[in-house]
Amino acid sequence: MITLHHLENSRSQRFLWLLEELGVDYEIKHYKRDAKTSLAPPELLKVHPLGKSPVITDGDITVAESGAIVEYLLGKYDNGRLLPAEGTAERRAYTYWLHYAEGTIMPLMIISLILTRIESAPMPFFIKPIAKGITGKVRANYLGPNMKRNLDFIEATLSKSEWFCGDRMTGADIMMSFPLEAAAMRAGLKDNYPHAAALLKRIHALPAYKTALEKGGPYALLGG
Ligand SMILES: N[C@@H](CCC(=O)N[C@@H](CS)C(=O)NCC(=O)O)C(=O)O
Repeated sequence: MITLHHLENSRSQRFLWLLEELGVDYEIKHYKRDAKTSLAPPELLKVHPLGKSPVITDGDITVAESGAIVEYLLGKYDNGRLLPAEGTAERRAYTYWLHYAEGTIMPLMIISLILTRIESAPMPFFIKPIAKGITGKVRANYLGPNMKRNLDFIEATLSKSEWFCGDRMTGADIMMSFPLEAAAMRAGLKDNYPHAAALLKRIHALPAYKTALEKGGPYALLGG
């Protein structure tokens, strides 16, 4: 039996969806974020030394890191639906987007979240303009241009095909759903990136995605 160690309002949500797509038996172990810090509770450290979510256990096997979990689950339980055949252009695209999701776009989302946290943190009034000056420079010189270039790239990809790897959904779309959801909160996705917004809408309409939401309980991303 697979156990998904599921932290509320987190990247782990996409694994509820993936497990539903695969139709395998699984159970969910729920973890709550710390109310003040939003960090994961220490119980997750008993599952994996980094104490993050997602992490799954499958019998005596523990797998952490989203991309590795997708690879593990599709390698073991997919019937050729979500994992493109080896040696194909679709498989190369799948591998690319699988790594891109956590390796390139998510770090930008995290930087954005951290900057927002700094800007809204309680601090003496005379420090605030200094803090905002620094975060503003990071936004203008690094985050803004990089975010735009990446979202433009995603939009250009999705203007050529309905899904990230072509005409059908793959595990790469499940990986990319989380950064798209994060982008939808921050970047005015619907107005500026209609193809990306349309993909997100298609994803949200999928029966397995809806079941995942029902089973996982309330889901809201941390803003910023
Ligand atoms: N690259 C890792 C990131 C894992 C990660 O940072 N997860 C977040 C949830 S979105 C987490 O556990 N945050 C709580 C914490 O850092 O304490 C993955 O994709 O699995």
